[in-house]
Amino acid sequence: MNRSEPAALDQRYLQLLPPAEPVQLLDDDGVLHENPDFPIDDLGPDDLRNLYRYMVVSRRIDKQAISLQRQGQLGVYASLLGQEAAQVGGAYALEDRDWMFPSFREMGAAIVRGLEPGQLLHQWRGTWLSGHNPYDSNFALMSIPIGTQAIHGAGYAIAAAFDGEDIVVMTYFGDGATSEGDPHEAMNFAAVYDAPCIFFVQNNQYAISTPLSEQTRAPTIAHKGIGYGIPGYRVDGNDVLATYAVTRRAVQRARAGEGPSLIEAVTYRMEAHTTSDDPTRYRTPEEMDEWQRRDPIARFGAYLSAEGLMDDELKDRIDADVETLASGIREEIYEAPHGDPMELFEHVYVDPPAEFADQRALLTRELDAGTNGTEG
Ligand SMILES: Cc1ncc(C[n+]2csc(CCOP(=O)(O)OP(=O)(O)O)c2C)c(N)n1
Repeated sequence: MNRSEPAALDQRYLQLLPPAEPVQLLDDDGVLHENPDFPIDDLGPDDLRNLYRYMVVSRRIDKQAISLQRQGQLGVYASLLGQEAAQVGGAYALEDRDWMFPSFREMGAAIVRGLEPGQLLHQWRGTWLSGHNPYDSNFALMSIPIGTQAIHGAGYAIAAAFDGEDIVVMTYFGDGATSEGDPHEAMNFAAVYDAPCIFFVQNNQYAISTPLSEQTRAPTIAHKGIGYGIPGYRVDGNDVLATYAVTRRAVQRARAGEGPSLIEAVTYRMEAHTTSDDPTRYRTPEEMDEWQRRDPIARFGAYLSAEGLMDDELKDRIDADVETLASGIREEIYEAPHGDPMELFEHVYVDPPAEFADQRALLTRELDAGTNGTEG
């Protein structure tokens, strides 16, 4: 193909652009409308029940984490409430050998990957080394700086391709992170190297209090892919089946050597940004109600029940198992030692800069005074 011919260029643009409407397979009432471009025929009944269970586990552990933070057991916590389908559907499309480079909100993806939820909460407690070894699970440590993990993911994918390893790398970030430099560099570099990397953006409508309308002038986040020459997909992130099918498509492209993809999962964060935030200052009850109607778990549960894949007995059993899991986590966190806050200053610099002494003195004074500032 001559890429400079206008007709060929037009064709190329069109292949990269997302359709106006996000891909949706389950409507808001949980009725399935299959789409031949995004099949789900590889999902059997057990897979469907697994997807449901993972979402319910994610939600329950999320609630548990918020309570533990309120009790002072965690320093701060970033909720995924409302984003369960985006996280679970996307992660389910990966194989165990694939790598994930998360931001700080991806507990649902981590649960699909098989990490112990209790382990994940240690990071929010401030435990050093964050509670899990990434090489045991191919799930990198959660990144608090916005967008840096996109670079780590792209680099890992490029290196893996050089080494002839058959793996796909998925890196997660939010709508706000798309305004940072790191994801841009990562997408450009990954595209140039045809790296097997998926950039999975959960557009949950806000970067703390900044709404999407103030974040970008691009028509959608998925449209940004064209600037790097990578396809942008837009998917209803509250629809676990659509999220799975779209991600699977991106995984197949990556495995076939066709390079990276950008996925925008359109969703909504139902909770505060972190436990330090007050969302009533920047969003309305009407908006919350509107998204409540698109609840990802209720929608998928309605589908499973209508298809005869889940009855009340199974639903109750899942709920009971999840309660047992949550109480196990409570015990684990209650019993975990609290780290020494002064460790913040250890293992960072060989020759600590002068400001360290001031900061150390400030923290010592705060601890002596009994304050515990935990801004997110
Ligand atoms: C490099 C950097 N800049 C600023 C912050 C402060 N900060 C924490 S979360 C956040 C907004 C992130 O929004 P988004 O990328 O949409 O992700 P979401 O929180 O919605 O999941 C900001 C600016 C940070 N952690 N790192």
